Amino acid sequence: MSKQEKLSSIERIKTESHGLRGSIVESLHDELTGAIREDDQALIKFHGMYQQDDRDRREERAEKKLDRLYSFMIRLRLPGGFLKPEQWVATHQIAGEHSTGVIKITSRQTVQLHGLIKSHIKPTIQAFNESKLDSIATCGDINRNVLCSSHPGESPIHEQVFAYADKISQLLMPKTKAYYEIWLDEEKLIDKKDEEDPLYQDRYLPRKFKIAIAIPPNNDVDVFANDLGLIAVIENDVLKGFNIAIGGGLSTTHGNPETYARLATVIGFTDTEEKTLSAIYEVLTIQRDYGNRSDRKLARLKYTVDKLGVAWFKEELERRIGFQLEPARKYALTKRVDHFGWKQNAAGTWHYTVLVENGRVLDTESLPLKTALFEVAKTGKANFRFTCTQNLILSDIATSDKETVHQILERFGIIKHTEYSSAIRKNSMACVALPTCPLALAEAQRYLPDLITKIEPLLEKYNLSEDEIVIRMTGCPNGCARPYVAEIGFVGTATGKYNLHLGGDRQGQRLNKIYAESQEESQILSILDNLFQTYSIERNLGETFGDFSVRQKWVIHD
Ligand code: SRM
Ligand code: SF4
Repeated sequence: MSKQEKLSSIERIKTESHGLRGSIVESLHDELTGAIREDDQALIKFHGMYQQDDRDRREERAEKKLDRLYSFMIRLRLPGGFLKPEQWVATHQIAGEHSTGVIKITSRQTVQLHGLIKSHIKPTIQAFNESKLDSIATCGDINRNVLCSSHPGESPIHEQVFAYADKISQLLMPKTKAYYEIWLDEEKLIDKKDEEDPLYQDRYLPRKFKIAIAIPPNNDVDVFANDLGLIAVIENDVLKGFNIAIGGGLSTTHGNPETYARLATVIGFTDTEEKTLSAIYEVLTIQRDYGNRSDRKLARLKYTVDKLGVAWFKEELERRIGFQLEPARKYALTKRVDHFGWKQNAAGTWHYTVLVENGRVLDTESLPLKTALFEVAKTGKANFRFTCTQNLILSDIATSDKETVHQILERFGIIKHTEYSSAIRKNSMACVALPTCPLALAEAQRYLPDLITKIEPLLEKYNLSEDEIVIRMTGCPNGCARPYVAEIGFVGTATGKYNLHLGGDRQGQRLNKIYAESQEESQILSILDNLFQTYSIERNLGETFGDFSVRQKWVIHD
């Protein structure tokens, strides 16, 4: 960054925060408002929280000259997305006591609770802490929740690879003890040397940082959408190491041509744990030292990599780690799926993948999902694993316990819901958007299920119901449900309007492009009707909708 460029305001907030403390304690004690001070709003993100307000009620409250209805969202740190049954029981109870009650499984394998009022934040964190759960570094300019391929049945050495998610998360945790002091009432540190942080220093990263581990052949983590992607190289059931990819990221901003989605570039291979962790760590230090700290729209690693060049980046990385990366090993990511229903893994245990539409665990009249999962968790017979497409795997179930779990799922209609839902619904994902997301321009998770209900008959009309088309929607171009790597992507532009993107491949290795801008529902349905008709008539055997869209030149790739 040149000396003339002005640092963004967040940079000052970070460096002056005394290890992410700021005046959070004072903000919490201020009873005159349900909000917290502006600087502290940036700092609580590093502790895993966001201040929000109910956007459905903004107008009504403004008319009554009332303050916005402030509340907070909290996001857990769950490397690889894993909870023991007793931790799910606790999460269920905490959600009921302190939040809206809905448990939201996110697109990055963790859970969020919404609607916490200020006085409930601390009790929530304390309750989570009793179950050995925390929300440290799940937001903010820091390494976020580390993803790992979800399904234990996918590889006999899943657990060995999966363990890396936790190792990486631990390696990249901030050293400040602010979280423990503020939320858990632990004693203040006298000797500040204990929290000196060689990685993050006092400025942290220029922007958020995301890491995912893929276990081929499944790209369920969307590995190339991450700042840093690891692709496990496994030969004869032995983990040989990881291919490393850098510079993925999806967010764009409408009307800002300098922003773009980018898939990560594979730069090499590391064979030992020590080398892999060292390379990861130093990718972060390069981004710390060279990332853009003046324009947050251009601060992600993808822009740093493109600004300095992949070759420069690799050379600088090798200089910092003190060894050369080996050439990337061959890999094949041939699918991107959640395996719904019952599956058995090599060790003989069972897993049931539940369809959780858009990750929303709640009870409705027709589907008491939250109660069903609570009943399963209370038996203690299944672990809870979250997929990167907001679904849930009830896992590690002994053969002798399978029937008990099955009965519960059957009784509450979960089996029917999961197994009878259409292929397109099973391959859909939407971000939170309204009413809590302050950045939403349009609906997403509250709307996509209805839109799919209208798309299903179109597919049926052309005998395409079995086609596993990946369809995703977000309420704005930030891309939280990764719509830019979907075969059909919807990106909100205004209330009820979406850019329609086409041409992503099924495995998440090709970005899509805008096909039609700011379309309303009736336009979307009419476009899809025509496209599906052509696809059903002219596709080659086994050709996916995304590949067909490109071959037909509905969108042009450079
Ligand atoms: Fe996201 C901001 C929700 C995954 C790109 N994202 C937000 C905020 C926190 C809005 C805000 O800044 O105030 C949203 C909170 C909504 C709410 O009410 O809960 C939000 N993002 C989500 C989640 C919950 C979507 C979901 O429905 O699952 C996902 C939580 C993941 C997690 O557990 O950590 C979520 N966000 C993503 C992804 C997908 C991914 O990482 O695989 C992306 C695109 C990939 C990427 O980062 O390039 C994503 N979110 C963003 C961005 C754009 C970042 C950028 O590079 O510019 C923002 C806005 C920002 O950071 O300024 C954002
Ligand atoms: Fe909010 Fe936009 Fe992310 Fe959706 S994509 S959750 S609207 S920031």
